[in-house]
Amino acid sequence: MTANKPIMIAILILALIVLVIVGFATGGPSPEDLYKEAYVQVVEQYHAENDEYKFDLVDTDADGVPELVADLPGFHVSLFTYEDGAVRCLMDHWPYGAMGNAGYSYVPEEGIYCNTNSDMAGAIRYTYFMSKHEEGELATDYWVEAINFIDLDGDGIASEEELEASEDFEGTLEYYNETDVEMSESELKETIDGYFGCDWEELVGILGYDSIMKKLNS
Ligand SMILES: [Ca+2]
Ligand SMILES: [Ca+2]
Repeated sequence: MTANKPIMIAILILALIVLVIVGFATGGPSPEDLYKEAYVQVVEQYHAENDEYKFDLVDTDADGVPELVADLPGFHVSLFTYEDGAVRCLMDHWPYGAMGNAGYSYVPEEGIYCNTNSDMAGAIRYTYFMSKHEEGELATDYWVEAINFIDLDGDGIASEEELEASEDFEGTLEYYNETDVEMSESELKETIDGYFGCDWEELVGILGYDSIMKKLNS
């Protein structure tokens, strides 16, 4: 039986390691449980406000803690993150679905967000690229104005005649930098073209109340 002694010792050591790990894991709420508890409060609040809300957990910035989406489909969307032991609101009832606002999207794990807005049935299209800043909600870093009509009379408005005259017009793009980082025109264009080339995902809620609560309580 002495041949089994090293195996017995190995099993004992393994059992000890498992005990230590379990002990740590149950020693108090892990950071994971903390964000879940905090998000449950937010979900409860939104669901009480309107039971049409849809939710989702998405990792927009790869910090290991998912962000919470609370979306009233076609009306407005809110986004929350959990940092420094508290919920931080990144988008507070941001409207979409009307007045040419197509809604919001993000590049998973990159921490960048996008909104597009059209004016005059798409004659002018604005694209805003945003990120999380030191405090407050998401803020715009860069934006682009796409002008898709020839403004013959220069009043900034697309008239019927101008839209008709612009059918084959390719459009022009104006690039704007709202960051503190100095950039040449070509650097700015390159940066923004890089953003346009990313794989964007729609920032929308897909889970009903029961499904999100199940996820948060698991
Ligand atoms: Ca995150
Ligand atoms: Ca005009």
